[in-house]
Amino acid sequence: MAYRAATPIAEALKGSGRVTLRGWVYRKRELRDKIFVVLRDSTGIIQLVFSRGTPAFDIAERLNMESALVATGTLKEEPRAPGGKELHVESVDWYYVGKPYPINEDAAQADSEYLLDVRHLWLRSRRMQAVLKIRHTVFGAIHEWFRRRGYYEVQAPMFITAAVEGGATLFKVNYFDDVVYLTQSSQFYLEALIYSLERVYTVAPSFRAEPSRTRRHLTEFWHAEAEEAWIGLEDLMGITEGLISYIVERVLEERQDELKLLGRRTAPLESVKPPFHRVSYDEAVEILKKKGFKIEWGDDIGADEERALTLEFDKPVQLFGFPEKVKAFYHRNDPKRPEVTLSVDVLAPEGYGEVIGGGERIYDEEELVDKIKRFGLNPKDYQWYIDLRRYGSVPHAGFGLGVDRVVMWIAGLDHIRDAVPFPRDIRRKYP
Ligand code: NSS
Repeated sequence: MAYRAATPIAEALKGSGRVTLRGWVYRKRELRDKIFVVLRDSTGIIQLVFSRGTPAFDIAERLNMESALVATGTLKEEPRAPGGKELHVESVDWYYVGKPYPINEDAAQADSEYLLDVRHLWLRSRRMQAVLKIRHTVFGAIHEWFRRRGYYEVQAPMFITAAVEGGATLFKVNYFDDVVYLTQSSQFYLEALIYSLERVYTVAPSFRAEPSRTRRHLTEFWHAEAEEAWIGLEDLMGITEGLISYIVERVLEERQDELKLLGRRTAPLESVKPPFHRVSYDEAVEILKKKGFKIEWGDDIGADEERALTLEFDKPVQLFGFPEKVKAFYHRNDPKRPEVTLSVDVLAPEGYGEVIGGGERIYDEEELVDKIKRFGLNPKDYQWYIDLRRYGSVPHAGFGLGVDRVVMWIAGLDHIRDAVPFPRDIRRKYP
């Protein structure tokens, strides 16, 4: 069949002569004796020219936007056409006439709720195509980076029985006669796995019943998490900056066209190289006070504060040493300064803010049980996690990277929803 042997548009634009192309109608313009169709496939766009009086013209007349076709013709130079070439169509070998398309891409940006309702179709837009390709490169880069450094990829369960990141954002699920939760983080399972494999990572969904709609929260997000035995906070900061720099480097290598299509300035991305700025929580509070924020030592650093902080620096910031009470119970306290944890958040520049959270874990059994109690939690809920500390426990550290947030930042998007093909938030579970 003709549609099995076609040339990708990007390749056709580099060639000449007779070719068969296949794709979807991206734009259509009718003149008196010619129809110009811009054809789109996953690789690019090209102009097709249909001449009146041919059977192909009669078919082209009937095609709506996003109708599909396979066409054969001859490539000609045409400086005014996108890509500098057009295809003079001789035959339409196959086609599917679509109904009038419900999205007008030129006017589309105006009502984003509508575009979310028709997300299953909006994915065909060149904008979403570009974002999805960047996302593909980001996921690939994460796997490449970990695997090259000898981390084993592992998988953790999505059904869990106790909170990792606080009870307030747990999703409950009926589980036969019982109730379980959707995982907020694979961390505890990775901690178990380091005793077998020493360095492990996973890329998986995490779920949080986030009650508010913000630019950077989803209820289902993709989480790249790693855990490593025998390392501390300082080593961890070397790992996080290495990973983030590599992701950015790969996108810059592979996705220049997509960044350009999205209007993303690449200069700020080019400076994302180790070492990142290291700013202690104490210093951050002082900087924020000077900038007029009402913040006291001990307060959490919210989205607005993060934004202000990142604008002070030209690279990502490793914000470390948070007070005990603003970080989850599993964080190890600094033996030299017990009110502070050996924790780090990595903030993406240009106002984007937190993309990574991590730190050293408590590895001593008594210290862990004490802290669980101090946090008002029940040690019974964390039995197997505590059990890990009973048998050859070792210092270890790890982190979680929000992949959708990283895509949002690198692609220069205003909203995390646009970094994901089918976003989920408090108001949206369709399509
Ligand atoms: O809550 S975190 O800060 N940390 C953890 O879950 C640790 N248990 C990870 C670990 O050490 N293995 O989440 C980590 C990152 C955070 O920096 C964000 O980038 C992302 O996960 N994150 C989210 N992205 C999108 N939407 C939501 N709701 C969200 N929550 C966290």
